[in-house]
Parts: sequence; C-alpha cells; structure tokens
Amino acid sequence: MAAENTTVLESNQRSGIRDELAKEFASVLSNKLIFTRFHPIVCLMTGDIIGYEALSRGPEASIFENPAYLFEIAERLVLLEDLDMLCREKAIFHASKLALNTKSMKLFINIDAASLTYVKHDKGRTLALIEDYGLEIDNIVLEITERAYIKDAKMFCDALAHYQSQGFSIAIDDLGSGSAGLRLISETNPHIVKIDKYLIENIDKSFKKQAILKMIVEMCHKVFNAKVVAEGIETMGEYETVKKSGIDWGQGYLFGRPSPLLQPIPRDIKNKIAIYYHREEMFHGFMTLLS
Ligand SMILES: [Ca+2]
Repeated sequence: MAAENTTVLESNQRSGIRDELAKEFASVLSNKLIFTRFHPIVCLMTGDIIGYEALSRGPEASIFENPAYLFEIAERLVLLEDLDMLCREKAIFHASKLALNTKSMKLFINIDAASLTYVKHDKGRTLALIEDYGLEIDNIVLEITERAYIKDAKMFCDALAHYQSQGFSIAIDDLGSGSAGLRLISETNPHIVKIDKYLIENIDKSFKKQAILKMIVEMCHKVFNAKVVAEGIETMGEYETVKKSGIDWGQGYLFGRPSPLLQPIPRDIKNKIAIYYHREEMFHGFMTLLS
C-alpha cells in the first residue's frame, strides 16, 4: 500500500512538473522570448569572417536558456515547428538590427528537417521575413538538421526543393554526428556541408580522424561541389590540420564565442592565421623552385 502511494505521489509530481514546463514554454512562444546569439564562420585561408550562424536561446536563467532542453521540450510538446519558426523570425530580426543586411556576409539559420514536413508549414513565410527585414536571399543559408525522424521523405524533399528554387542556399548540419547527416546529404544537393565538432576535436592528434575527414572533404568537393565547414575548432593545432585537409571555412571557440553582437575574431588569432598562411606560401614557393 505504501509503495502504491509513493508511485501515485511520484506520478502526480511528474505531471505537475510537466504542466509547469508546458505553461512556461507556452509563455516563451506567446511572448516571443527567444534571443539570438551570433557565432562567426571564418574563411580558413584568410581568417576573414564570411558569415554568422544564428543560435537560439530561451530566457536567461530559465531551463530554456539551454538550447538542448529548449528543443527537446518543444518536441515533446509537439511544438517544434512553432519554436523553429519563432527562432527563424528572431534570427532575421536581430541580424537586421545589427545591420548584417548592409554587409556582404552570410546568415546561417538552423531549421529542423522534420518541421519542413508539418502540415502547418508556411513555405512563403521565411522569404517574406527576409524581404521585410531587407536581407539578401543570396546571403541566407538554411542549415538543415535532423533532430526528429522524418516520416514523409517526399514531403521533406519537396519542401527543400521549394526553398532551393526560391534562391536559398542549403547546408547540411553536423555531418558525422550520426547517420542522419549521410541520409540528408544523399537526398539533397547541399551547397554547404558542416562537419560535426566530434570529428574535429583533437584531429591534429588522430590519424584516423584525419583520414575520415579527407574522404568527406573529397566527397563534398567532387560529388556535390559543396563548400565544407569544420565546426568546433578550438586550437591552432586543429585549425592547421583542418586547413591542410582542404576545408574551406571553420567555426569554433578559437574564432570567438556566440555573442549577441557581430563580434570580429580576436586580433591575435587573425595574426596567427596570417603568419601560418605566409609560412605555407613560402614553403610551396620553395618546393616549386626545387622541382
Ligand atoms: Ca547548426
């Protein structure tokens, strides 16, 4: 009897927490309490910023500040699409407030693949937002990630083809973090492929990771003619290894943390990249003279 009472109590507590979270989440959506952080993406050859990825956070000091919880709870509440669209809207709004539209830089916006297949999905809404806030469609990259299983592959491909026909660039997000990336890449014609940070972490010390990366870069360049971005670059060692493997662009704490502002990359890092580039040029020049 005592055990039964405990189970009932636990069940009541769980449903209380669920109701409380659902109420809090509804308030995030209705009050549009999503805040955008911008993370620079850098040309590995020059060290110049080519664009920013817009990352979404819930209200500070709430459970929703952590994006993993924010999206997980949205999925459980079957409100992923609503959250996805709000994040998209906020990213475009904040980017235009920071005058990203006046610079020739790309804005990378995350989109959950599953949300493209929802019946409510309004395919014209993103383009309307871009136009309203004065951004150039040529500078918008939709990063497709597969958080939830895509039930209707045809509907997903049709939605993606629609965005591509409107002029959006498509990036496949987090390749290497699971099987999802490979499935997405084989069903789409991405302009950009982002390699998951797992593969980049300590890559300068792992010949296995270097061999895998080399294959992926070759596939992306030769088969898809796509640009490749390495995520999660944190050290100059990782930078140099990734750069040598032919990767075009990079992202990670080496170049800065996500920020509410469009931060430049630290001057000392920019100098180190310039020195590295100069050294490589000298080396290649020397080798040509010897041959
Ligand atoms: Ca992303």
